[in-house]
Amino acid sequence: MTQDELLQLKEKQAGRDQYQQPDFYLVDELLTDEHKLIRDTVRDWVKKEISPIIDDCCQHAVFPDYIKRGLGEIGCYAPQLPAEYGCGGLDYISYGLAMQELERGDSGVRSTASVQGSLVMYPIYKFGSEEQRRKYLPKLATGEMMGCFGLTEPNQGSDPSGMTTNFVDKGDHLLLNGAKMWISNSPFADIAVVWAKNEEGIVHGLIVERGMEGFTTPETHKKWSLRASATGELVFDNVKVPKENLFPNVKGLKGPLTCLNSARYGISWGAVGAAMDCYDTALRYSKERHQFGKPIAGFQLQQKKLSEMLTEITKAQLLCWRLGTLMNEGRATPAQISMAKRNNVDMALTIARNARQMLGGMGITGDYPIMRHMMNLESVVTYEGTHDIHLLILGLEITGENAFS
Ligand code: TGC
Ligand code: FAD
Repeated sequence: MTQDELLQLKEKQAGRDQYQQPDFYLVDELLTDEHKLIRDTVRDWVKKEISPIIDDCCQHAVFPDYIKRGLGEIGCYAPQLPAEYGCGGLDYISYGLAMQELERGDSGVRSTASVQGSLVMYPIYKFGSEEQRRKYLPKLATGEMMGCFGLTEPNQGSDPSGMTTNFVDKGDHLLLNGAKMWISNSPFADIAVVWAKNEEGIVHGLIVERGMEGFTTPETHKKWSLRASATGELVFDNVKVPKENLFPNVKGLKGPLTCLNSARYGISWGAVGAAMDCYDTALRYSKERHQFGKPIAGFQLQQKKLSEMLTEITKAQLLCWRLGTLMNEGRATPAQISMAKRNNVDMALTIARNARQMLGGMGITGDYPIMRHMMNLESVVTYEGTHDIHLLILGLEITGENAFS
């Protein structure tokens, strides 16, 4: 499927998305007019630009290229960073709501925005020099330039401390060798924020640009999940990286882990969006589908599923909102973020599985979004720290005992 065919499909299938957000506890009343404006802008964009094409993108494993600029136009790349670098200057609740709406459309679309905003722009802003900020951030904010984040390696996933990607100081440049795996956006990224060890074994972050000799980004194929998101490797074979591409303001594993706090926070909200879409689809279907002479919505077993879904969505919404206020005040802890990421993704996966059952056979088709969300969420529950790793982070916080190793 070509990009031109996607654009034609977008026109042909416009207006099909009937989504209505549940809001049982009137959480909207906790939001400002600005929050609601941002949420509604992103929702309208998703209905127009994503919903008409996303099933076909996933069926054909095609990344919709036009969303790179589109996401920039609606301010979804690091909306929480300052306006002087071309970003939104908004608060963390605005950022969360934007991620909620994007993931309501598709986790892969939210992934594209999360990586660009939280894992590429955020470290450049937080750890980069002023020259690096001015050089990269405005272009990344519009989507003119795209980035990716390389932490995971073939042999180091949950435990990035054992990474072997490394660089040697050659006087006028750094010589980078190694490989990263499972990297979202890598096949089209113009730059990669890469975490690698120096000769003393200390982790540093550096910016590698496409076109540097010895740097390649092979795509990962045959995914059953996040099929509309581009995933690949980063391979460094004696890549000469200019010294000015090193982040001057951070060293150690806390560099990449700090970026993950921001991305995991966004995922907490995003998962709520995916869950809301599954619930809304199952509710509508259950009112329209008749068996044994009445709508299946009238059977107690289906009502139990819907009631439990709405309860869990409402709890997750409140968790996000409170975490957002703590983020705004600079008081959110990594363990609090782990609790929200872990709970909300697990909640969304359970809702997707139950909603899928409510649609019977129709639930497995691409005519409805549920199976796509369900398969996407299998990646979301794994990346940015697995379900189990977040439990261990919480366990350490509660007991003071490290159960990782
Ligand atoms: P540990 O010894 O605990 O910590 C090393 C240093 O880092 C500090 N630190 C943090 N700092 C900020 N935020 C956090 N969340 C932090 N967690 C730890 C810590 O204080 C220490 O600092 P210092 O100054 O003492 O050196 O590290 P460890 O090696 O024991 O590992 C801890 C563990 C397992 C929790 C951590 O490594 C971890 O979170 N593992 C999971 C790996 C992971 O999440 N990878 C994600 C890759 S990126 C990705 O998946 C993108 S998908 C994007 C998309 O498509 O949406
Ligand atoms: P492993 O670490 O090998 O874990 C395997 C299993 O063992 C898991 O169930 C885990 O919970 C469990 N386990 C591990 N350690 C322990 C322990 N101490 N105690 C108990 N159980 C344990 N990475 C990036 O750097 N950048 C990206 O952009 C990126 N995008 C991704 C996109 C996709 C679609 C996917 C699937 C992954 C992506 N990742 C990315 C990688 C992701 O962060 C890792 O997959 C994740 O951190 C887990 O690492 P792993 O797959 O190596 O699993």
